[in-house]
Amino acid sequence: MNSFVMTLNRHILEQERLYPQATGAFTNLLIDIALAAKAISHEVNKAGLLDIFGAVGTQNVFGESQQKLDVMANDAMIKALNFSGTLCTMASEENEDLIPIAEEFPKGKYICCFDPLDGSSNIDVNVSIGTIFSIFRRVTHEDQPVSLQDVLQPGYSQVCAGYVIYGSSTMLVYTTGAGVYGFTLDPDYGSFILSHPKIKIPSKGKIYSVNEGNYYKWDEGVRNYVNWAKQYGGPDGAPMTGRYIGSLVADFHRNLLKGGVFLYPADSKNKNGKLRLMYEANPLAFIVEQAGGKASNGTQRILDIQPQELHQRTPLIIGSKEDVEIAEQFVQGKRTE
Ligand code: P6P
Repeated sequence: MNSFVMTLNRHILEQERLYPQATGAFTNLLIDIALAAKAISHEVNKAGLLDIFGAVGTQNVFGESQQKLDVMANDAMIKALNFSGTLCTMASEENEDLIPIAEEFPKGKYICCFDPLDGSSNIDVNVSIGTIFSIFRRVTHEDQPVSLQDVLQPGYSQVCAGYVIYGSSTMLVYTTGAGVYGFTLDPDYGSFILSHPKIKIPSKGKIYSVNEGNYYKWDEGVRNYVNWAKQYGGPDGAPMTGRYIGSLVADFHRNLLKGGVFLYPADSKNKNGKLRLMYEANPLAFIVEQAGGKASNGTQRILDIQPQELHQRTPLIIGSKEDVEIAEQFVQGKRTE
C-alpha cells in the first residue's frame, strides 16, 4: 500500500492530536465501529449467497419485522461497542431499552446510539443500505448509575456522528465537529482509505427526495413545496429532479455529495414523521451542518430538539441550506408558491 495513503485509523489519530485533552478512548471507539462496519459489509455483500435473506419472525420496537441482517448487524455493533471499553451504555433502534455494557468489559464515558442497518427491507433487492451512529459524552458523574438522562441529550451535544453506506462500495462518513470526512473500504487491504476529505454540500441543489406516495397525507404546506420544487425549485427556476431510493443513508449520501433536499414530513398516518431522532435525524443533522447544510423538522433545528423518549420520531427536512430554508418557508405557510 502507498505509504502516503491516509487510512481511517491514521485520520482518527490525527484528529485526536487536534484535541489535547483527547485520551485515546474516542479513537478506540471509532476504530471498533469501523471494525463492525467491515463485518456488516462482509455479510451484506454476500447476502444473496447465503440463507441470510428474509425475516427472522421477530419484530423490533416499532412492530417492524426484523430481517436476519438486522439482527446480524445489531449483534456486530453491540459486540464491537462492548469490546471498545469506552461506553457507559448504548442504544439501538432494534432494542426497546438501553443496552448495558457486558460485565467483562471496562466502561467509559461515552454513549453510542445507532441504527445498525437502516433500510434493510431493501437488501433483498440489492439497494444500498446503511449503518448510522451518534456519540455523546455522559452527563452524570461516573459514580452514578447510567440513566436515560445521559442518553436523551439534544443533538448539538454530540461529539461524533457518522454513517456507513453499503453500496457499489462501502463508505464510512464521519465528523467530530471539525469537518466531514469520507473513507472508502479497500477490500484488498480491509482498510478504510480517505477518499472524500472535507466534504461540503452545495448551498443549493437540483434534487428533491421524498416519497410522493404520501402526497395526499401531507399538510398543505408540504404539498405546496413539492409542487413548487418540481416546477421551479432548481437552479435558475428550472424544475428540480426527483430522486428517491427509499433508503435514508443512500438518499442522504447522494444529496451530501451532489446537493439537494430530502424530506420525510409528518403526515396523517405518521403524526411525528417516520424517522427516529436519536438514530437517524440527529447524526445526519450533525454531519450535514458540518458540511455547510441544514436540518430541521420544518420549524425547529433538529440539533436543538430536546429528546423526550429513546425512540421518538421526528419530521425531517435535510440537505442544502438554501433548499431546506425554502422548504421551511412553505411548511410554515410563509410561502405558497
Ligand atoms: P418509506 C427505511 O425503512 C427507512 O427507515 C429509511 O431508510 C427511508 O428513508 C424510509 O424508511 C423510507 O420510508 O415510507 O418512504 O418507504
